[in-house]
Amino acid sequence: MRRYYIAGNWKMNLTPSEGALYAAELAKAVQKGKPDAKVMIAPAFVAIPAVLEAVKGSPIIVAAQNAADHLSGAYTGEVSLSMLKDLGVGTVILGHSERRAIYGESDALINAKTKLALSEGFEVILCVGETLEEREAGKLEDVLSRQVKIGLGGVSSADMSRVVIAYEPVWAIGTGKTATPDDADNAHAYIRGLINGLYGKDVAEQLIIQYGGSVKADNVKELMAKPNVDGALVGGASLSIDKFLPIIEFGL
Ligand code: G2H
Repeated sequence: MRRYYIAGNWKMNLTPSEGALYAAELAKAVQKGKPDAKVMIAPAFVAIPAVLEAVKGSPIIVAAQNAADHLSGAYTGEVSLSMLKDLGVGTVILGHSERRAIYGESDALINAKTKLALSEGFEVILCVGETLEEREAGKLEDVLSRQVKIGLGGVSSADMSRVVIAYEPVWAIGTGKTATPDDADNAHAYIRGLINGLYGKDVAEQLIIQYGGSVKADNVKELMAKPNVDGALVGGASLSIDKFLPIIEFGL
């Protein structure tokens, strides 16, 4: 039985002080509500220390939204996995479509980051998903297959216990358009099949696959009801307690 995993990707929103206030409130609510789901929030790098402090003692996981593909060195503007580890962060989101589309991250770079993060002991949320053009051209399976196979190239079966895949159709991100629960389930089933082919049945059945793209309190329940949807990576609706709490606590 896979445990639901609900993650909030704050993107470039909430300052350290705003984030800490909100995270403290969320931590209190989560402790009181005791949701069955695993709950994660991913603030901007600079807000991580304040947010970690704010959620201390609660089950909320604090993750990074990205990390460099090197542990140290002359890489101006980058943040390394060893720096994040030093703060106490153990989860990182990699390959988000905004990193791919806006900052030109390739499958090969995302693979290098994934392998480094796993070797440093991190849990990795690897994001995959097709654009509208790709979907309309009938390339959904080709795109998912390429992103999964290259993204996980060289990752061992044992390390797969620390990999989560987030399926985020690019056309549904921040647009208010959500994939139908059946669209999501079909894509997730395809991804699980790919993992079955690469790693076998046990790894495929244990893999958590989150759906991301305009998840809200009023659509989370029907998405999560699908057999291959094991959680959500939430952007816009993770930015305030009134929107996020119903998703993690009451939406399931
Ligand atoms: C997809 C998602 C979070 P939103 O990027 O990663 O964002 O829920 O705003 O579509």
